[in-house]
Amino acid sequence: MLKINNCFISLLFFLSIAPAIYAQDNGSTPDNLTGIIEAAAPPTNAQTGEVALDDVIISAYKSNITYAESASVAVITQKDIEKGGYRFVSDVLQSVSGLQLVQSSTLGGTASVFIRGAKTGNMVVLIDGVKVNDISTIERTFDFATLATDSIERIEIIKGPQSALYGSDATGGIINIVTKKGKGKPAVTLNMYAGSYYTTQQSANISGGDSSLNYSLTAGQISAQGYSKAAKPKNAAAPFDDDGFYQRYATGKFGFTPVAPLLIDAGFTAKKSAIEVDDSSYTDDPNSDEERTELSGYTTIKHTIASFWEQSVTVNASRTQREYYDYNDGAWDWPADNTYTGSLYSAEWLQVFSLKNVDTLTVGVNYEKELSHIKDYLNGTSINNDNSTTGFFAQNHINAGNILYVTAGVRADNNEIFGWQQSYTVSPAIVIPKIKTKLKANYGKGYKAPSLYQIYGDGGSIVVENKDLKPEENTGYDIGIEQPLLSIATVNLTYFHNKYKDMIDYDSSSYPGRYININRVKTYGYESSITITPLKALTLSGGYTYLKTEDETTDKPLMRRPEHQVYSSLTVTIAKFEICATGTYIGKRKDAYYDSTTYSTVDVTLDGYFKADIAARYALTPQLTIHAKAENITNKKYQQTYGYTMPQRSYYVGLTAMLQ
Ligand SMILES: [Ca+2]
Ligand SMILES: [Ca+2]
Repeated sequence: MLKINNCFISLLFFLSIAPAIYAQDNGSTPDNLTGIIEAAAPPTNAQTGEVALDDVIISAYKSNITYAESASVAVITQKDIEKGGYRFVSDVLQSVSGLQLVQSSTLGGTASVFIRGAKTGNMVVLIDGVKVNDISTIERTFDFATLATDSIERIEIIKGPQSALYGSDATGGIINIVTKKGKGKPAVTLNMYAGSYYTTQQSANISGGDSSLNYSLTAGQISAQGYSKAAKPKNAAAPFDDDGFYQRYATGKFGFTPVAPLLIDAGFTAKKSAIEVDDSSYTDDPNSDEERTELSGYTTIKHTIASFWEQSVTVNASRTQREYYDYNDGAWDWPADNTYTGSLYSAEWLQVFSLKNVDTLTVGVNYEKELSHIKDYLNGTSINNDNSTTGFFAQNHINAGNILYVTAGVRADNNEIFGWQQSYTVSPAIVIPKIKTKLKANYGKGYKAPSLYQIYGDGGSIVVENKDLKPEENTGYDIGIEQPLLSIATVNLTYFHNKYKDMIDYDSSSYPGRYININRVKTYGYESSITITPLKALTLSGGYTYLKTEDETTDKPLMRRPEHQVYSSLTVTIAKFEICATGTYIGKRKDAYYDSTTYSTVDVTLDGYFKADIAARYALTPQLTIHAKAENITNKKYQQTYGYTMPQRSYYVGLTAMLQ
């Protein structure tokens, strides 16, 4: 702690003398007044308007660090989403090496993502920099099930411990979803599709922008009659009830310059979903429903003080409310009427000092307040809890001659309940000139504070409080190589290793149970990917992830983590026609279910499976594109969660029209 204190004192000292430096450098020209992040905006391809991946600024780093300068980042672009015909973010994340996706079902069924086998709560999920993890859940997880892709510009994934920048929860990594920013002449884009399970989606986007003002506003709805989320056992007499999904959503992003050195950015997302659910594995329920409202918003004021210095103040808020209704329809059906509301408010003050793209220093202070409200209308219980954290962080990024890049970060958080927590990350990368070999590594330490649910329980009916809980800790590293070959291919191979201690788990040895620090978990393996473009019209890509997980307390692997996972895709582009075929193999993995007749948890092994999809697009005119997709074309019957259904062979067709 002492060393960190010294570090922060030095930073505070630097901040205190900074205005003097500013006073000497007040001759800044209008050219750099839009801010260093804007000034470093990457060049675009004049024909396609696309940004080369190497030049994409990874905004999750909070400064102007590009993909080429980073060590352990994956980016999914809007083009990747469009060519694969992905309708939900959960579908596209499975294409990233090192990420595991587990859904109970599609159409609103819980979709959990594991980064390199870490628990789904060991991850910070951001939408345009706003943390959207659901505070009222057991592990502050984020459910990707309800996030449509049509307003998304790119998804940034930083793997490995990232608590140095984002504090608690970022132990496995972070996922930042960046929504579309308006540019160019005002345009209206209409999007619609229809397909299997009586699925329809309609959305409209209006966007535009220049150097002083930009805006993008999307609104839409999705509706599906669906299929039964619970799988039907062979001996079940009656058919299982279909579980529908209905969602309305809106997102907006705005930026404007009221006076020359200021830039104001603001944005929001709002979703309201009605999800029909089932009771448990192989157990149907005709009248069990969830209503979920998810909101997030931010406002950032950036102030360019000098060509090398920018400061910003951001205020964020996010809120997830889940309401569950279940009416009694049989001896084993427990009625329910519960509401879970999680809210997160934060404010951040950031200073970015950038020295001619050679050195970028980012320092900041962040205050975060989390609130959880759980109400059980049938039991008449209602609990409210909150916690707050003040974090101080600094990150320095060096680019030495486009050969050596080092990003190093340190953070100290003062948590209202758990006191001071420290985190750090160091990520070096070396690009060897001529052969362009990129050697990269990442080492870090992070922590995850217990959730309000784990500390205070649910009011006492199933979980009682445990105020002796302490934060989980982890250390992790990865080391990898990226190699372009003959300018037609890129290969990537990374070894990773993470250790988690004091992991929190439910202790059911007494009733009601409680959460305790018990587990030590290790996850390690390697992730590899290759992209080959032998012809301009043809792209082949593939990825393989080998993952070992070990609960060192029980010597068992973690549930639902496949040891082997393969992704492959082939894209052919001929003039205005593009076709993309993808194949995903998920190896066998452990699962478990609760047997309500014996009151015990039963271990099972889920079979491996291969799923193939084909998506195609054709530009009828520059303004009108028709797209179609066939999913699960071999009609493979498979489960990602024991006793729950995944879609059979299904078809979708849609249109995108742009009016300008
Ligand atoms: Ca059902
Ligand atoms: Ca029911």
